[in-house]
Amino acid sequence: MVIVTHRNADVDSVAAAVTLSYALKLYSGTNFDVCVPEGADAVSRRVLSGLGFNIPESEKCSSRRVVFIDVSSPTQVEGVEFEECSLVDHHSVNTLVERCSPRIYDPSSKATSAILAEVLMLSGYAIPRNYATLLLAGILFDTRFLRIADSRLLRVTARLLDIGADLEEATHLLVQQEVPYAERVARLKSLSRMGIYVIGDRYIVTVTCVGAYESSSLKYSVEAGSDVAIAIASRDSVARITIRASGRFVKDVGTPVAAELAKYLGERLGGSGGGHEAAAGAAISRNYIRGLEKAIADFFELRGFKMRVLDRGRWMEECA
Ligand SMILES: [Mn+2]
Repeated sequence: MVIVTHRNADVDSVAAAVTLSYALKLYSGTNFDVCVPEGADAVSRRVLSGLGFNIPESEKCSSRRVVFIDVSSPTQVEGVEFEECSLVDHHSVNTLVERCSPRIYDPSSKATSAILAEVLMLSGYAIPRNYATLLLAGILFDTRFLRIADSRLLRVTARLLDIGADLEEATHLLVQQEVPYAERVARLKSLSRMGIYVIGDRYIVTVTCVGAYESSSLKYSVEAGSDVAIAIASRDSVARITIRASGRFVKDVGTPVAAELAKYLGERLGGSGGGHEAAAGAAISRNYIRGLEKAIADFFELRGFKMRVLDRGRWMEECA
């Protein structure tokens, strides 16, 4: 059995996977490998090595039986072959969950690392300090340093601190010291190509095309004023779509809008998608990029918002 994270795994995903592997080994005496399709992201690698953990491998994720950790859709584990699956996840839209059993699926939890910590504590496991710090880092990452929190999350966070999790070290490892040149170029390109649309009379939707660093670019798009920010990265025949929604917009519409949009675009444009209320992703067939603007307009029209163009930008030329 192999423990598999989502593609390009973030800190929440690797922290939960590495800790589950440790707990299962303690329980059964056998090894459970962790596999990260396409490798762990840069922050995850820094956190893992900073806390003395090995970086999990990224090849051979296929196995007769797999445990998916923090995975919300089949697209996120494309290429992983399996016969049976289990799953631990918290995404508000999950298109994989029905296929996996047993599963621990709790969309009200703020992080998969928090679910793992709760389950291990309830089962009476003593979580070693370095694993407690790792889970804390996973929680801090997914909640943007506890900005998205409820009393349940604060309770499990407090218990991790009680057993020795090091808040200062986790924070230090998570905070990016220096932004690499390529990432700064990607952010600026994404802004220069951006298309700007209005839905209803006051919400702004932006669409851009970037080769990499989608999350980083979208962060600035939302800070600059997007209510819904969409980035497209074309790779061969597939286009990856990453979506962020502002807190204000999520609150106003009252549904997991980023996840719903990702799912809608995925299904309509030859792929699949899913995610959280404010952060989601989809993969579509690249041939359908020219239909994207219409698909976005239709999605919002179904929710009562008419979409109009303020400035088309250059995203379509760059990505199609
Ligand atoms: Mn997560």
